Amino acid sequence: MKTLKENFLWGGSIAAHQCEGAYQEDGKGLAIMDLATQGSYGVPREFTKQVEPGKIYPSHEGIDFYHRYKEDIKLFAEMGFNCLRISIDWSRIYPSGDEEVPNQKGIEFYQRLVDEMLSYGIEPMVTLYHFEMPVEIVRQYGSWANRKIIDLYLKFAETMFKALNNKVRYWVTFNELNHVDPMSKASDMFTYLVAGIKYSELENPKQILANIGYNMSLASVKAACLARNINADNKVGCVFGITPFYPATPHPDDVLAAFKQTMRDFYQVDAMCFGQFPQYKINEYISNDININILEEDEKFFFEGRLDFLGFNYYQSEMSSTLNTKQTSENRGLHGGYINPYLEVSDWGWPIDAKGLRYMLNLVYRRYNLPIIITENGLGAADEVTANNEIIDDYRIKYLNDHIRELKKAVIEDDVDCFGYLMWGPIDLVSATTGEMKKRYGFIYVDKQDDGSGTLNRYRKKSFNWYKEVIASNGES
Ligand code: BGP
Repeated sequence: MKTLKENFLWGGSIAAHQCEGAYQEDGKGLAIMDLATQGSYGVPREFTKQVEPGKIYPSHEGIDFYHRYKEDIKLFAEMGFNCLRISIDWSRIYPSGDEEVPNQKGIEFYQRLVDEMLSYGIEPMVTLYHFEMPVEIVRQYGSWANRKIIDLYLKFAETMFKALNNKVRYWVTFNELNHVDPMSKASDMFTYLVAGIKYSELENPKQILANIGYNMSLASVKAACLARNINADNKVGCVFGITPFYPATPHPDDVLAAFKQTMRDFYQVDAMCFGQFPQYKINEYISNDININILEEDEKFFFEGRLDFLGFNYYQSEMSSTLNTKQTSENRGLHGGYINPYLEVSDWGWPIDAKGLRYMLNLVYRRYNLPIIITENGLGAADEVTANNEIIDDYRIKYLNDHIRELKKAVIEDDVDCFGYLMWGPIDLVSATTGEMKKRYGFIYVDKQDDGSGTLNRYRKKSFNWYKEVIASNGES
């Protein structure tokens, strides 16, 4: 009977700005998320222009991973991880983004971190850009809408490819760059996370988002060429945040709307996998008076920089409706669709849909025929600690178990080539969308509260041992 591959990658994903802290240490510059304050339940985050006293900026301390990474990697190793996805904070390497020489201390931190992982046999997967751009790049160059950023990014990428050469095989060019589609209304939150700018402040948002989307896609394929020139063994992927949209009714208008909304997230995947920037997107821009600056030389990079693998982050599904007048803003999902009444939702209102994972694995694999790794999946919940410092997170176990079961069905019954499962937030982290600590994903509890109090001590939750068994049995238990 078919099972998961013997060398299936099991582990988790974390991101620098959500865990490291030490935001001014060892020469680090300010990154865009260092200017994001804490929001609280249901309240959008605030993005300030500079650090203001008296406000809480969760990335400034994170969970102090910068100083405690050895303890944390040891706990991941205890669970049996053979892979961990980390990200590099660009502002540790080039504090303003455009220095001539990189900051050696920043490089050394990531070398130590990767060495620590390797000493336990944990394969590093490194994301070059997970919402961590030097603030100065936004101030001086106006972010990704400016083509000049591509060269700054490539310089940073080259520095890291060389600094971690022969140690890191799996590189990810970007995390979730797909959340800023020019043809649909983006939120301030997503444009800030992806590019450090606020949608509501843009004069010509469609044009700017189109430039951003094109420049980031081009940067990704150029980085892929560079990585393989430096070391032919490098495998380059990109991570997309993927959300299936289901039709709210069988009415053909809803079916079509659902298809379009689902595929909206794919034009950059097409650009990085099919060897050219998609003509349908260029045509769409032309008919909307959007003009993107395509140079002749770009063509070669789109062809040569095609991805080796695809990573996707999966949390939830939503619905599309063109007719249903009962849909109100209250049942709106994070990605602009509606909440499916057949699904339960998390404490933060994210619909829980394990079958959607199988659906998307099939769709993505059949469209691109590339190996896929699930780079994020998990349940954000407000965990309670008992008097004995125990955290009984059966709801998390159920969520992950249901999703892993659907992943296995996709591999075993549907023949999808999925080579790994990295759950999101194996240790509690600062939430990207709200800045809260209360929204926890981890197998490891971190004693840190939203008012900044807490010992930062780590505790194993019930799910810690559960995941250990999942890994030990290669997903059979
Ligand atoms: C993804 C991001 C992660 C992560 C996750 C969960 O989109 O790539 O950085 O944070 O969402 O979101 P949150 O932390 O807001 O619950």
